[in-house]
Amino acid sequence: MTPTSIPSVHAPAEVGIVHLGLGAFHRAHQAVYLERNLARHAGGPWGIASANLRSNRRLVELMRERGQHYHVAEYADSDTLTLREITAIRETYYAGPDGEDLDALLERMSEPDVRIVTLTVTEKGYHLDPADGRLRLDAAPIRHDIASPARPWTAPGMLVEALARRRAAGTPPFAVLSCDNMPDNGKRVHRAAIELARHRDERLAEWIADAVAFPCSMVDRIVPAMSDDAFQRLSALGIDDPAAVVCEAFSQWVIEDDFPQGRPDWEHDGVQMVADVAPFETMKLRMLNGSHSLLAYLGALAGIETVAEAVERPEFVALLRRYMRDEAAPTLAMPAGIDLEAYADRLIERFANDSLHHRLQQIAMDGSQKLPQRWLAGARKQLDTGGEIGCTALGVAAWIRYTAGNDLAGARHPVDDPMADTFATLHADHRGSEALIAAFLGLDSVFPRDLADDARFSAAVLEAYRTLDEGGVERSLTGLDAR
Ligand code: CS2
Repeated sequence: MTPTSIPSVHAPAEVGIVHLGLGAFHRAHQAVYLERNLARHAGGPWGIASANLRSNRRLVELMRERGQHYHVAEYADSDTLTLREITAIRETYYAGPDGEDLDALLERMSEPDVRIVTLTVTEKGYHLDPADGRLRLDAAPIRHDIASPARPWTAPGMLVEALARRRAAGTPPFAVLSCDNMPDNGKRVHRAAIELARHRDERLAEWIADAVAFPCSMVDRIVPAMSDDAFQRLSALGIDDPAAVVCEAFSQWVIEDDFPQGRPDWEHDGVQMVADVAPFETMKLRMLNGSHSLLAYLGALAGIETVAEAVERPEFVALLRRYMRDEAAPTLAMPAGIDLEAYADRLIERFANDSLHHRLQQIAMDGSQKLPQRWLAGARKQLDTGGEIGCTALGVAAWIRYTAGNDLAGARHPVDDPMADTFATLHADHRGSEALIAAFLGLDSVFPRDLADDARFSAAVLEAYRTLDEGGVERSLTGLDAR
């Protein structure tokens, strides 16, 4: 295969954006759009300073050693690869509990030239209750940030401290743009920042409420965690880059247009600037991410390793089609011109991309943080209108079974979730399916009370759990057809 190579123009640029969360997704998504912007303008005011907050100091070191250059390998399919060299990230920092760059980062965030702070810190990085979106005042890192606001560990803590410094200096605030997979992500960060600010200064909280813009956004690109195999495949093409990222060719970014201090002219770089992101965000969460999570838990229980391997099996494709058509699409109210059937077809094609090696275990992570927006809000709507919930109930049952830490053949897998200890206790304490399902549905930070108390919902989850336990994944999937 001969890849198409797109070198960077190496344009000079000022830092106008600070980003929290230098993970693979940020490097393969936002940084690529900004690279395009810098290339079009031969530079400009929108270079990025990017920070890791909790993990991967090594990546920050690698980026620095390499002069902040790296590659993004975009696979359209196994024969079509575009290799981009990215230089949009101009500075990197390692902050957080054991980070040495916190002061430098906060200083950067306080500079007038920085007009936007973007975030990809994953759902759990906001320390919000997954079910109701409130700041978790019981979370140890948030308690730390309340006690020591000038030395914050968390993303909300850093936003509040930097905004406090700007207010004290008379510098206009930056806009805060969350790029995480949460519904109303801007509104959620807004609430987190204000709740946290209230603990130090009511006037600061009011100023944040009045003066700071928190536009919502929808981000989409499949970016698997890098693996040895992915590095080797790049190496075979002559790219020996330890900071490289592999992703699909598809990419989408929809942003609510609310940037009082200015923004890049993103609309010329393929970004959709809209007045209301909510329909796009909900569509993506329920259709794409909801399907991903179905594959993750059911596929992992059946011993399947990757997304592409799962969708090689017709019964999994049938499950996704049925889920999207009968359970997700009916809950969506899309603007004219959005064809949900075509969107579903495109998703199945994207999932079948076998160059990505997107591991189901990666998607299965942090289910407690993901389920409410991917499945549960849609299920609530379906129950209200008497719609189908069979695939969703099967997904919830598979998730519960998955959190036991082994698949249906008994092979162990790690359960990577902030609530993993709670899950282990529930499995140890409740042997019978009825008691176990009731105990899981009683987790009110995951299941809203009115959903857990819905007799149709709990009965469907229990039945799906029993079928899964007794008949395995295959019987569960054929059972859906029979209904
Ligand atoms: C995935 C997402 O890991 C997961 O939970 O569902 O990261 C997914 O790949 C992205 O949202 C695609 O845009």
